[in-house]
Amino acid sequence: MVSRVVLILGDQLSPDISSLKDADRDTDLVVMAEVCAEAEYVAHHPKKIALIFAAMRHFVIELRDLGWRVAYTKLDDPDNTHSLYGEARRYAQTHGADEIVMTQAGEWRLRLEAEESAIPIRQLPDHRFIAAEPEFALWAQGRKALRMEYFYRDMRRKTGLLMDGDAPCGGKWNFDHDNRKPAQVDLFAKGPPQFEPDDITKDVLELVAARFGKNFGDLHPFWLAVTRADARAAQAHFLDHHLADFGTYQDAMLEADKFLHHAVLSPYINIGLLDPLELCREVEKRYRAGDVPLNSAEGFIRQIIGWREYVRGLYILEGPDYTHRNVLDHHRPLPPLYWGAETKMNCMSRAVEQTRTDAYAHHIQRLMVTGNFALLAGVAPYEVHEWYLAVYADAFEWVEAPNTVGMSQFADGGIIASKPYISSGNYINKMSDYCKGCHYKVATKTGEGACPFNLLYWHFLDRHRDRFARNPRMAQMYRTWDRMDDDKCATVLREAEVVLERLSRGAPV
Ligand code: FAD
Ligand code: DLZ
Ligand code: SF4
Repeated sequence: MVSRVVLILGDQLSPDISSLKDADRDTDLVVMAEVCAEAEYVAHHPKKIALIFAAMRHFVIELRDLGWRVAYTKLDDPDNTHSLYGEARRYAQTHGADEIVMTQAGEWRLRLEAEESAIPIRQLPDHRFIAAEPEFALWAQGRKALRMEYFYRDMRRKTGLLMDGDAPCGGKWNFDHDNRKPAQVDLFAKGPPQFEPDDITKDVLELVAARFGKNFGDLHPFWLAVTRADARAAQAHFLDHHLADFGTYQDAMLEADKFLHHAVLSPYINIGLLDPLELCREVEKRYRAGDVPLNSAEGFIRQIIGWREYVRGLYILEGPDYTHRNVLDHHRPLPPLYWGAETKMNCMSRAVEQTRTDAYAHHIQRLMVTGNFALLAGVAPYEVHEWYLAVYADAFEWVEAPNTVGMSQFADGGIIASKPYISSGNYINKMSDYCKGCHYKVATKTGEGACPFNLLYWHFLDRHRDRFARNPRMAQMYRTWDRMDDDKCATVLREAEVVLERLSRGAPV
């Protein structure tokens, strides 16, 4: 007999999580389960499924070493009910437990399902976030605009990170202005450390190859960390080798270097192998020791205690229908090039290719290449959302959806972004070396070889004039468009229609 079942989800692999803090090693049973409902709600990248299953299996060992009784269901166990609450109920029944306890799931789907369970499920807040949900709601209350920057300042004050008394270090809250340097072709970074799979992970890789081998994405080589020790080694590697240049090259893209000075830590933070606040304190230590410049330390800490916390707060605040928002009324199906079909656009092909091989693309590739193109082409935001949720190792709806639906597709009408993140090829050319090797000519605006981003950029502005022309941050764009002579405008729109029509037919662009 056990008193309670403690259900731990695949992204709750933290020994100090609230459900375990609340539990009793002597009387409670921890339950973890590999289930189809989670493995199939989108066609996850095989590396993502392998990461989660392998990290879950290693976490069981960690928990047993700490004295917990753990029941673990593997995907191919014959009694598997294939849903998380189904498994919690099954163990509760066989062990005579009358309550299920869990740390609240990150996403609405599982939160709503928990409310319908026949055996009561007690849900505890997830203390791994810096801002509690009611705290974010209070911050948002009565504000006309929910800008990340102001929320971020409150998180700086709350945590004391990079504060000198009441003032921000360096006299400014935000050093983003220094963080826009394009990468030079000789800027080769070391990249993240790659880990050899052990026997436990090899078993998982076999299972994933057999069950999910047809999903988009390469399973091999599998190099992600799946233990806390290896995730910490990846963190140390970032702090030692990349943090110093993180800020300066944050927005840069380089064909031959997929990772540049990015941390590649989001998969580990999001599943609970790394603690976000602890990581930020390490970053601050490096700055205070004089090892890294302030623009890098501040830039990094802002991503975590600013953006990461802010998007989570908004996701919860906006409610379960958020992923279905579509204020721009975009309905185009996601073009097959997102799944690796032929494209002559080098930037798109590179971003999709590294997504396929590594289940990773950095922020600017997600926002200004694949996201930008989907927005310009008018792809249905829900389809864009499902793609991002499927293809990245770090993708969980609470963080992915606000970034995709809100920041990248403007489908929430401007809650997260004060203007749409759109650009012509010019921005991509400035920040990357993709255009040099492209079939299209970035400097060509119309006619033979015109870059599709150039054509679709004006098409977007033209078709959404009623919504955006009065936005002061977009006035300059409309002035430029309005200064073009009528014939040129007509040519741009006609050629953009040809691109869109090719996309509609599934023909390569
Ligand atoms: P770095 O650039 O090194 O940043 C450091 C850390 O800051 C990241 O590990 C991450 O934890 C955090 N961070 C940075 N930017 C953001 C952000 N905008 N929102 C939340 N956290 C941030 N991030 C996810 O973790 N999961 C997702 O599913 C996800 N989907 C995205 C979809 C789109 C369309 C866009 C534009 C962004 C998305 N992001 C997502 C945010 C960001 O792109 C990734 O966090 C980042 O690329 C992860 O790589 P990294 O660890 O090398 O990050
Ligand atoms: C993403 C994922 C996958 C692929 N598989 C599992 C699983 O089999 N068991 C599990 O507990 N969690 C899995 N996860 C992570 C969950 O989907 C994640 O906990 C929720 O999305 C959080 O709301
Ligand atoms: Fe992308 Fe246009 Fe540059 Fe080609 S020319 S890489 S399509 S931005």
